[in-house]
Amino acid sequence: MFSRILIANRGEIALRIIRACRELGVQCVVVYSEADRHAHYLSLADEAICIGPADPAESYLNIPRIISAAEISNVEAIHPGYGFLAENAHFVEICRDCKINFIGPAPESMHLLGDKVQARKLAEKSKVAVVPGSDKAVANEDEAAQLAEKIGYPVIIKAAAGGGGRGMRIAHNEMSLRVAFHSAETEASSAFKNADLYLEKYLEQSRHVEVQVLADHTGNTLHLWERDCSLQRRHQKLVEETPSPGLSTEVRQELCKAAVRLAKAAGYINAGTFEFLLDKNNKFYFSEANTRIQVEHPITEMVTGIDLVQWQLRIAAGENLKLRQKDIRQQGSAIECRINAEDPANDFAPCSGCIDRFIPPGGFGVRLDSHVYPGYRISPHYDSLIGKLVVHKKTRAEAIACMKRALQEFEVGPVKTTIGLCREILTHRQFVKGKVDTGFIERTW
Ligand code: MV4
Repeated sequence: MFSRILIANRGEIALRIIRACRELGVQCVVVYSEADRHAHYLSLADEAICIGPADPAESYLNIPRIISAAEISNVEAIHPGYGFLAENAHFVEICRDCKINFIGPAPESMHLLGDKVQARKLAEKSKVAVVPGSDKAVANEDEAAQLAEKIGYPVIIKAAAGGGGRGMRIAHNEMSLRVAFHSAETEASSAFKNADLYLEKYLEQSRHVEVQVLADHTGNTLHLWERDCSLQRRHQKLVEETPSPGLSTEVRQELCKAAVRLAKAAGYINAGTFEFLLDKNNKFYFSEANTRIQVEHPITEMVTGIDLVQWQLRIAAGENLKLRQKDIRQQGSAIECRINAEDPANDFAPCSGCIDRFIPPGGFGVRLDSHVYPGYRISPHYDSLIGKLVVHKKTRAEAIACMKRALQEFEVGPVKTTIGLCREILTHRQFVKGKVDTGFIERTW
């Protein structure tokens, strides 16, 4: 195991990684921007290094500054968390050149899966269904219109270098396709520095179900079952749960086996997630892969009893999984609510400022991953996530009851949060029945 690592992130995930390090007896160095100078978790690390101003481009996204911090603090590895540099293959290559271990997959897998068109090809090669659509980037508007005619409307335009819903456009006819094609192209080239687009048939009222994978250097590639992330608003997940309600044992098995085939085909090592869309007939299609630890990883940890972040460190340090697939059981039901400092009554505008009041919930089955404390100031420079409330119970009904109770206990002010909205979701009869899809939030609120 490493003796000392650097955490190239902030907020709740930096704290989550510090906790894993402590339990493994690994020293940790955190980097922080001037805006995070007073973050309490800094005092839990063995060393904290200021790497620049609040603007992420000058701190958490700044490769030379992060590498310099790693060099002067004498670490053996860097954990990137999620967001920022976590899926930047160029950064992983620089770590390799500097002989610093990157706690995540190899840059080759990251390149391959980061190109969504290549990832689709890999899925076809691995006998995993993909939504009918492009087998290469579409060259221009006319080619897009031709292909759309062939696959049938509605279609969805996606960026080859995109992901997570950014730069996507839905088109119901040729007119709107031609307009959408150009705006998607502009958005893709400015957001991802790559204007390549591809087309898929648009699946209406689908569910978003993703599979957690863990793989070591010997090719032992395991799945840790699925997470249902259908409850999103503008591509921001609000509530995630596992098991996915309404999934049959057979479909769940096939889905998880498909994810393992994909991971193996990509030569994937470390923790990764394979995302699928599930249509109304419970047929699944591979959508994209995420080569990082994800925000919603704790629900998987709760039902499997496996600490994913600890395993990320062990695998990066060359340790092998002692587990076998049949030892990984999905026990009980877990739900996560993302608590964001946002005002649901004001189009979810992010709220910055001081959190004067912070009364966290607790009790049997409750886990709160949060870096916040009374007096914490939310900076407008970063995402609005102030905590993840996770519950784990024997049954889904008990988990829902527990989450409602925990949300009731949770007091945050004066900033507005998504606590109230989460309570409404957990009470909604459609959610209680487990009958939701990716359009549910936007149709209902
Ligand atoms: C889709 C889709 C429907 N059909 N692809 C969004 C995140 C990304 N990983 C995949 N996404 C989607 N891909 C096809 N062929 C629906 C989504 C989707 C979505 C789309 C529009 C608005 C909200 C959405 C929420 C979740 C998933």
